Amino acid sequence: MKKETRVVLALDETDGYKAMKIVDSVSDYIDAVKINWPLVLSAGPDMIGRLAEITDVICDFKVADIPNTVRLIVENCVSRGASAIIVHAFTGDDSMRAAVEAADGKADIIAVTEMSHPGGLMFTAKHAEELAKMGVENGAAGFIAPATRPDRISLIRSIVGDKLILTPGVGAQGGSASAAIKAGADYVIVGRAIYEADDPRSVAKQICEDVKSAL
Ligand code: NUP
Repeated sequence: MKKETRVVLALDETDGYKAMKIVDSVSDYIDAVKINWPLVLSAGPDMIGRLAEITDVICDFKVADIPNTVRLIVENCVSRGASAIIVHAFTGDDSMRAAVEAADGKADIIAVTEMSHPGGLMFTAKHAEELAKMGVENGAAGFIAPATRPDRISLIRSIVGDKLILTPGVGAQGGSASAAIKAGADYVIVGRAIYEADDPRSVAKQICEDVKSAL
């Protein structure tokens, strides 16, 4: 994945036609698109391949399953052209290893540590350090940490060293791009603030400028 603007678009727009239009309009302001169930369930898994022709695609399926099922999902994402797949870490080290092995060096496995929404404090926050450590030990290339709590990004950074950190929660969830980058994030993940905007391109530009101000 390139690292230029450090902005990843969370494309949860459920209309496939509109989703493609948004990506076209902001493509020079983003390093990748993150695709999640809302778009895949409404527009179909072929969206992965269509988007991969334009930019890097991160499949945010938060895979949380036994190793064999994890393997089947990751292999499918890789064969469709995904550059990275987001998996949950709480399923344990065997599932994490299955994800990394299935990606076979063709895609990055990104592990969720602490989730960005308020409910993320209930369980994930309490185990974020262990989840990050286990991910590092089992070959995860990157980690999800909350832009809504920059201090937690710094904490995860202290555990994962030079692995990637991607931070959702900028914009609609209240987090700031510059604060996340200052805290140690490699990328900010931004969804609604861009795809629901009247002018997605101008919002994407503003976020890029905010990121730059922190570098
Ligand atoms: O902890 C997480 N928080 C989060 O928001 C882990 C995630 N993967 N996400 C995803 O990031 C979420 O599912 C959505 O696709 C995106 C944030 O979107 P928005 O709040 O910027 O609209």
